[in-house]
Amino acid sequence: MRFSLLFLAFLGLSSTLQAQSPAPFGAVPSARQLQWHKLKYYAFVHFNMNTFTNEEWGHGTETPDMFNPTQLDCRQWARVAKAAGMEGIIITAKHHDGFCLWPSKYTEHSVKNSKWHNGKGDVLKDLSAACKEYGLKFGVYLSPWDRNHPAYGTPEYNDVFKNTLKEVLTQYGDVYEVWFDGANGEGPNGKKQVYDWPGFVATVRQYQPNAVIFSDAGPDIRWVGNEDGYAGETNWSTLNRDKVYPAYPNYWELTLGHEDGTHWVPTEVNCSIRPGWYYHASEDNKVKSLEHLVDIYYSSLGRNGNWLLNLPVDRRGLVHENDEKRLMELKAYTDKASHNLAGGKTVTSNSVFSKASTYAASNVLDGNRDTYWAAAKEAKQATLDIDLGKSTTLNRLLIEEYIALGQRVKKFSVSAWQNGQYQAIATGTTIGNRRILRFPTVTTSKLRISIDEAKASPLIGNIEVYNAPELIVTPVIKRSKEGLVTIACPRTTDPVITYTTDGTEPTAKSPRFSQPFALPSGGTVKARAFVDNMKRASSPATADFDISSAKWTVVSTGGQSPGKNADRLLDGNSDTFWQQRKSTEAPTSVVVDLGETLPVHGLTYLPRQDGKKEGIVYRYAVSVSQDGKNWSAPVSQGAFSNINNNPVNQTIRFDKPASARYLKFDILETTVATDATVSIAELGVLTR
Ligand code: FUL
Repeated sequence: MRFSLLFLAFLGLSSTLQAQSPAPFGAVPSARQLQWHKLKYYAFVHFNMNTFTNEEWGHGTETPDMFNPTQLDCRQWARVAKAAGMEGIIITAKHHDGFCLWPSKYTEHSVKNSKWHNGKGDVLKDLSAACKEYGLKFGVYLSPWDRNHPAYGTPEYNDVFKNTLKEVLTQYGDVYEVWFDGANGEGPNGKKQVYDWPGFVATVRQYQPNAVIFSDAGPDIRWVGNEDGYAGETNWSTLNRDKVYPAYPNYWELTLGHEDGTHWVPTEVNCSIRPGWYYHASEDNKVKSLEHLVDIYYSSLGRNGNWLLNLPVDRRGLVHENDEKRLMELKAYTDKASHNLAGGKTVTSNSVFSKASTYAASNVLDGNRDTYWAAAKEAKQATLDIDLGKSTTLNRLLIEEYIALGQRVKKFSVSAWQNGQYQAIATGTTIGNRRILRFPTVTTSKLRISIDEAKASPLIGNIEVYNAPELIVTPVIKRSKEGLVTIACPRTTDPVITYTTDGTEPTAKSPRFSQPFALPSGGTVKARAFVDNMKRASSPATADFDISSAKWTVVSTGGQSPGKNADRLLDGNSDTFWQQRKSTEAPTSVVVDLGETLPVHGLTYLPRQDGKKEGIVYRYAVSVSQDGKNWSAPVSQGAFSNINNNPVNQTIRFDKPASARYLKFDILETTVATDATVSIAELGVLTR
């Protein structure tokens, strides 16, 4: 009797307690996801066989001896990552060519058969130790696609892959993230593999239960749908996970997530600091500018994602000096841009859950992510007023939901107290784990954050405000078909642009750009924008040009005389493109008359830059001719690796230069084989 009375009292108490704390809404994160959400920014390292073969996708036919770094130093990687403010490193332990960076028992394509350290080397051992030493997390990328393994394409391969995983997950200490590449191509026997995803996931859970698993479809974290570094401004951490699978065709849905999705599967934004994922010496001058990286910073970790920034380690086995320099500039910038001006200030709200102090507005400024402000039960709108105590200049706001109980906010806005009233300065849609809004600099003493629409009563864990230095946009260098170079600095008032054409860094004293200049035979143009009486400068922009297309004409496309849009593939304008139906029988050929005989060392192909994939060329062949009638055997043929996900300018270098007046570019296959069309933004020629 006494027991049941006690029990009833307990029940009564717990339901009152429940009524006094906000209930979860929709899909919520797991404990391992919550751990991962505490991170922001960490390194991807693409370093493997491709580093030595200059490829993006290796063929699996390499000899293990080709892997031979001369000064491999994983401690250098860790030192650079740590100094850059990164929290971990994810290494390409095994890419599509199948080469394993550790001595695997399950393949011959591995460091164990290379001359490097007489087959006794182990990159995973070195890197995991370096990460430990520098206090970084250690993660692994593994591609199930394997172009080398003899069993690939048979059920036996799934066991091989699971055994491989077990080696990686049991020999190197804690692994915080396992990154599964969804690519699924043919193996050495021409067959594709039917992957045992449930088995792969179970293997990770068995050996590293705390690791989060990444793939296009999670289960723990999802791809963001592009390799450019941009999450959606609206970005739900929820996903209808059972509808999505690796290589999901409607990949663009991954950028926004699914509102009301059944599972919590947040985004990780992966992009490279250079155009390619692997190191190519030709990209040493193409490290993304500080301005570009800052934009990605706000568009990835500032839009409810974590940022995975790739560093292509070079053939020495080191992070290249140019990449390191840029990373340190980024760190210096973000340090300056995230000094919190709201910490410890006062904040009030028009709505508090149960009017309880546990959920008071002050929780958003206390620097503690585990305490939060909750609006009244059922409230879908509420405001938070921050009193900054004095006139404060600011241009960024960071806001975080208390996501342990789900993602709720659909729309919010920020206003600043000016001339006796609140005036709107910025709006946003979703918040999620972390949202940073950028807006023009204002000076104010009070801010109002309004949650304008929420799916359930809003819960906010943290708010910070900053005054970030405004960066000067890097100039954009373009050359017209006629060979005239123009340099512009968009969104900048009255910049002075200086430039060089001898490869040196432009300074305030270099020639000023005032009108287009001719550069028909090509060269390197570097430019910089200056403002404030030449006191502040952008980082330099570099453009490498070969011979211009002034004398070129398109002779035919797909066997027909070319329509007027064919000019677009030679117009020097990367924003326009030519597109045409595929020929009924492959290939669809594009024939170009160079107007003179040139020593042709290779060709460049820029795929359409509008984000769409239709018609992007995958397999190609190139032939040359002196008269446009008699064609050589192909001087080059191959495939553009990873062009679908990363549509950057592609370079084909011929084995030996060909003297040519006419060029024929045969499009043998597009990235989506069922596409009805082919498309080209620009074709170019390498004459050196
Ligand atoms: C893609 C791969 O095909 C690329 O080579 C690269 O590894 C990128 C991160 O993922 O799916």
